[in-house]
Amino acid sequence: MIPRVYFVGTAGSGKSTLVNSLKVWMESMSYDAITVNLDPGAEFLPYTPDIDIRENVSLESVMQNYNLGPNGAQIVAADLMVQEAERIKELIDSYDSDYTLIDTPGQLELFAFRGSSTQLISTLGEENNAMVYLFDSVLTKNPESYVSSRFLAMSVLTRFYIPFLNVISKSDLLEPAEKDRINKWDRNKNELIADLKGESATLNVQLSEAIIGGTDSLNILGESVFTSSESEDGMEDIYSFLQKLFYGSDDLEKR
Ligand SMILES: Nc1nc2c(ncn2[C@@H]2O[C@H](COP(=O)(O)OP(=O)(O)OP(=O)(O)O)[C@@H](O)[C@H]2O)c(=O)[nH]1
Ligand SMILES: [Mg+2]
Repeated sequence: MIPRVYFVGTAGSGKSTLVNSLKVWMESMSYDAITVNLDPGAEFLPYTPDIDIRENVSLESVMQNYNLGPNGAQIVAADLMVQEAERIKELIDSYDSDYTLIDTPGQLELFAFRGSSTQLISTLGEENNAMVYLFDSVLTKNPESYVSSRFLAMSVLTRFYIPFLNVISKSDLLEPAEKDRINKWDRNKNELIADLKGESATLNVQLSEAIIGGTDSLNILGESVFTSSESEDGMEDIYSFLQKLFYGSDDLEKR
């Protein structure tokens, strides 16, 4: 079954842009992928999806048909998408591509915490899935926001039994020293706790330390790949992660 890669992250973290950048990079390398938009509320997409949920479920039509505001409509749309899952699966299966890149809705909590998305993923296929989890660089560069972002990611990842890759998006907005600090925190939780203690004005450092200590040995999150739509940074890293996962080798040529 053709691997499916879900791009998940907080609103505006760069999911749609990364789907586009990876697809463009793959095309330039003559690797093959199709794109699927599962965001019924997307008003603009930087790519033209091969398969688009908005053809059957769009936020605008749900708001009109059900007399709802945007948030209520997102919830109804998430549930309506499940009814579309079989059709989307058939469409995906009708392509003969190496990868399926799947863009997910901006409202992370809707995608992550409602049963509808697990149902959707399960209908599209239980096997050969991967998740690219995006951390917005702006929400990662100081120790407080790094910790909050990581806790949110952990909570999302407990919902899915899918291999994942951490991506720090928009890395062109980070100074080299900021990247080094993020790398340092990824590798050494004691350094993270020390920086938290030194710099955090608002976070409950004691609680954070307890959670970090309790989860460190599980190695839930680990290191990150930096990506940028301004350059091709990170595209090869994502691709070789996927190749290793699905084809057992980071040989870029191997299908
Ligand atoms: N500088 C910079 N900006 C980026 C990058 N990736 C995305 N952006 C910008 O971030 C904003 C949000 O990007 P999107 O790709 O729409 O993010 P998203 O996660 O799909 O957003 P939602 O689907 O609305 O949650 C846009 O203005 C993008 O141009 C990047 O690598 N570098
Ligand atoms: Mg998007």
